[in-house]
Amino acid sequence: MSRKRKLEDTSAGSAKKPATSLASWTTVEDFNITRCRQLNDMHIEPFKGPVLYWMSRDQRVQDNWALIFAQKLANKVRVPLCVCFCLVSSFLGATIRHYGFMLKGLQEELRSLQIPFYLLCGTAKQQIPLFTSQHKVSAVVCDFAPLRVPLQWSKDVAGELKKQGLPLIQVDSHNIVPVWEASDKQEYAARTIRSKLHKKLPEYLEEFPLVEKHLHKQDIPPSTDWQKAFASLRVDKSVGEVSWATPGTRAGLKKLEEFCDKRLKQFDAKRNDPTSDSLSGLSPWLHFGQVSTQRCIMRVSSHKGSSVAASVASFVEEAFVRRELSENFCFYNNNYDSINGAADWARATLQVHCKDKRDHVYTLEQFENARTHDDLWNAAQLQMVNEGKMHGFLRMYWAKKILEWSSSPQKALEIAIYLNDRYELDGRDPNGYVGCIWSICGVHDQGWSERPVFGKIRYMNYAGCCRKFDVKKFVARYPGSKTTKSK
Ligand code: FAD
Ligand code: FO1
Repeated sequence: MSRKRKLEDTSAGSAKKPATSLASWTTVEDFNITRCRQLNDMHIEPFKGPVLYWMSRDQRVQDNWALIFAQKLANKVRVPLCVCFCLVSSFLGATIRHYGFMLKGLQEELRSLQIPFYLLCGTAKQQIPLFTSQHKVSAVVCDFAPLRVPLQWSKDVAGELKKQGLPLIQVDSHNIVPVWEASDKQEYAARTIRSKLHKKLPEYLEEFPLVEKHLHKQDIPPSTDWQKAFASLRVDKSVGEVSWATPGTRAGLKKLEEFCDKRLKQFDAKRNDPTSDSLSGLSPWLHFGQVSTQRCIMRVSSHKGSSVAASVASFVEEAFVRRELSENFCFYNNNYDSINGAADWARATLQVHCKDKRDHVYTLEQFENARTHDDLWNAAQLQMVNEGKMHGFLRMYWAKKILEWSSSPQKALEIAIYLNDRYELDGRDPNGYVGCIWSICGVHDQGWSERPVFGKIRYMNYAGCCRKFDVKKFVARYPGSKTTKSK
């Protein structure tokens, strides 16, 4: 049963008084309002100033439920619509590799839709209240990320807007099934969330309405000083931008089409082979919200026929089930990036083995410079450092070896997250924190036969990789990875 609600007749001059109750935003026409949650208890006053979409995670125009909702709300109360992005000078260790990709992606136009875009330099807590009072904003819509920092940002802004009597409505525009609709608790594993997600999929996998030219004109010209934005950054410039990935929605959608045309058919069979080019390659555009995962799922699922069926199912499992499981974990477990976030059995087994003899112990500096005894591990590290994207299969091996070669599991998780967020273009993402804590602390995994250092945490080794793919061929691509071990 769809929970869409029909438009209440609040058109100007209608007999009924325009809706000003809290409920008014929940009766926006033809929109599944379970995608939304209100972050303070303020009402919206129709016919006042513009509706503001505070863009953060979902940095795109079309296929963006938050912007779609904001435009519907603005049309309902007959006011202009504008978009802002608050640029913070540093974010969880992001470097110029990340900010460059993000800012270039953000420059894709909104002007053609008569929706002014404002790039604000500073935190949302400072900038949003200034903007809303300056532009007499009547309501603010924001998107959603289940991480500590963005959750704090939206909480701070909700409080500031309450002082101005303005509502803040949050829309989960990143997930197909909104996190709060998929499950009301931390799920144990993919097998416990999979059926919940698939059951709700038909309700949420609906075609996106277009964001259209906005009728109610905003009379203040947009202001986006990109030079000033870049100058405001306080980021490490030693991790260079990548050349293989062109930022922006257009390039991301092109990547999606190329995946469907050239790699989808071998995705299932080859996605665990780092020597074959069979992954979608989409994670940087998905991480920055320049492309909607829902759009990818719809495009991939439109490919029918036995030759791609296994790959379509496999892509849906990864991009829908595994990804939304990561969102669920980070939303419900505030310790998503620490050993305390692991299950009791995992913490216990790692504790029992934390004093086991390590054959090798490396420092962060040795890991970062790919100076271990293992040529495959070094090659994976160099792929990440040089290209900003390590192959998905190798990420598991890479993180598990950090557990094996670090002085403690806590240290291992710290090192894995630090390197992942510093070099992966798709870093600082729920997928990354869960990828690291899955590998090192068995989150969403079961216990395996006990062994030194790992305890019951799933083990992976070099010989296992050799059985799966041509390790020598992969290592040869990264000459710096050679060690005495390399034959
Ligand atoms: P494809 O295999 O083409 O998958 C398509 C999409 O499905 C991905 O973009 C991603 O959104 C999703 N997906 C695929 N595999 C997973 C997975 N295991 N868990 C959750 N979602 C998945 N992913 C990130 O987005 N950012 C990270 O920082 C990150 N760090 C990781 C660290 C470790 C230690 C591990 C084990 C995994 C990590 N992953 C991370 C998950 C996964 O490896 C990447 O999403 C994937 O390799 C991205 O490349 P792709 O888009 O070409 O993947
Ligand atoms: N979100 C913002 O609203 N403002 C920023 O300046 C910003 C910088 C940034 C840099 C790297 C990065 O990976 C993400 C960044 N984000 C920023 C956060 C992003 O919008 C998402 O909220 C998080 O990445 C969670 O997925």
